[in-house]
Amino acid sequence: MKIEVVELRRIRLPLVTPFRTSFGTETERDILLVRVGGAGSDGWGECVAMSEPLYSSEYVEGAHAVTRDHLLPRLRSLGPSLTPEEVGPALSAVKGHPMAKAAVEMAVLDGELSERGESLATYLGAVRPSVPSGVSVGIMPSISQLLDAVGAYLDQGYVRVKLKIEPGWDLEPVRAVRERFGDELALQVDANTAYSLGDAPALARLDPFGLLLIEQPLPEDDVAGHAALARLIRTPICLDESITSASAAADAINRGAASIINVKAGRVGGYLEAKRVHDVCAGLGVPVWCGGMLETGLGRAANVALAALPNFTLPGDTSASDRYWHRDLTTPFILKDGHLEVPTGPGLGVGPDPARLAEVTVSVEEIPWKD
Ligand code: SMG
Ligand code: MG
Repeated sequence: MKIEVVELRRIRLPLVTPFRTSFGTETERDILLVRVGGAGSDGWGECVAMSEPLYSSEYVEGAHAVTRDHLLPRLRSLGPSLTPEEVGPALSAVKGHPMAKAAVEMAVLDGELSERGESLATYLGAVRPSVPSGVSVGIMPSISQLLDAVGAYLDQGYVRVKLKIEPGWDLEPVRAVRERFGDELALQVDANTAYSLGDAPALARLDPFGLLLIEQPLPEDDVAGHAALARLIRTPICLDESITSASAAADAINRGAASIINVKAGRVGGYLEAKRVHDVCAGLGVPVWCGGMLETGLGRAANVALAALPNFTLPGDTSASDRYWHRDLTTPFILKDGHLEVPTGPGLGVGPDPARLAEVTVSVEEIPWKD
């Protein structure tokens, strides 16, 4: 596409309910959006970095600065016309900052595909018209509140439940959910790095509950620890934070540290690398599922397209808009029979509603693109 202007916009969206994980509580999202304006169409990118560097080292203020000061100047040096495939290589000299890079690439992908009239799902190689939806349930003040929340999500049709866990909130919530909702419920847990290898005996106590997987029990740089833990517990280990690229995925799998992979485009630097993670895992016979970062409809549209690829054989954290927002930025994603439809329109297939966008905008910065 031919870029004429780039805009960095910050929006603030309150969550319908606080979301507590082992690393903190989110009550609203402060989100960086990237818009690339072309002659024909706009492209939108959503940066998934949180307000604080607690999930990973990135945070929204840092992502904003690195995008403005280091990523966009490199992109501009390619000239006004560029393809989505050129974005990653142009930004690769900048170490780290995958969420910022992913947002820039997503905007160019949306812009280019919108011009071409091709959907992101088709471009990535989607094979399904809709994807099954799981829901990620935060750490709650009490077991009874947890059971109410899980029950309400199951009534809405979610096909899989993920419980956030931490030391002191693991065995009891898992046992309570199993007892209330039965052995048939597809149930998994996510520790967001809250344990150490010494906790293996405690984690082994989850074995009898038939969990689909335990996600990221140990710190992100501890691949060897996850491989050791995999020999001590029966629940399959899935890695999230540790998987920063397709080669990191292959390495973790080959070392026996993971038998399932959570794919998040923001964590690996973009949707093109996310597809490569999918491909590498497929080649190694390892199933993947699509993670979530409390995205608006923009990021959700891209995630749902990604989740429609063939090796996404487990339900993802791709919940409906109303699990997060009173009013989404886009046409809402609605749960139908436990599934979200994959958008078929050009690019992301959705765009921000102008009135809603204006309502939630906190700042807009226009980046000059011509010399
Ligand atoms: O988007 O539904 C969602 C959130 C899914 O649990 C979720 N994400 O570690 O997988 C994860 C977390 C990271 C974000 S927590 C603020
Ligand atoms: Mg996770």
